[in-house]
Amino acid sequence: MSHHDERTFVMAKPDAVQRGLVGEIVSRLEGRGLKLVGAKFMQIDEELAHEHYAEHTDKPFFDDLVDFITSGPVLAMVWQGADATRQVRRMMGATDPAEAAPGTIRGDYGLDLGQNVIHGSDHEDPGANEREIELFFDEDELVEYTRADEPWVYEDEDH
Ligand code: D4T
Repeated sequence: MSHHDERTFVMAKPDAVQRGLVGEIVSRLEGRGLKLVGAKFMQIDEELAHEHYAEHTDKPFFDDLVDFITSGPVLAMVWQGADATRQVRRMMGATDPAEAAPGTIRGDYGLDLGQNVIHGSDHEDPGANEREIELFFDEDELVEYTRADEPWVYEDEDH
């Protein structure tokens, strides 16, 4: 694996789907030079929601969180690229859209903590990216390919 091959899990949440923001989210990540290697349009069931948000089980907002994430379809995705996990988090902005900087996805498209448009693996939680990818995808659902513009995104790849 080269340093360009870090993978991260990203989800356009039910509010993003209902508000027609899926294309915008994909477009921003795509335009940055990150590579889409997996995608699944799906409805999250109660069990998967509990697994995905296991770290929040004891929080007061847990039930609302599960209700929200299971309330409609989501687009689950895997994106690959240099420093992908941290870079996606930077592009998402702060967890609370009211505090997220303008120019970030949450800062441009959200106003409410409970409906914050996008999820991305936490780069400060080692292994969270691969753990979440595994929860949502089988390895054979992820695609390996070279994007034509990679030499123009990474200076150490030959033109
Ligand atoms: P996710 O996991 O949805 O990408 O969000 P973050 O990684 O940025 O933030 P998080 O895990 O701390 O929170 C998960 C999820 O819970 C909602 N939430 C959070 C909420 O409804 N009330 C709260 O007080 C907090 C802290 C928002 C995101």
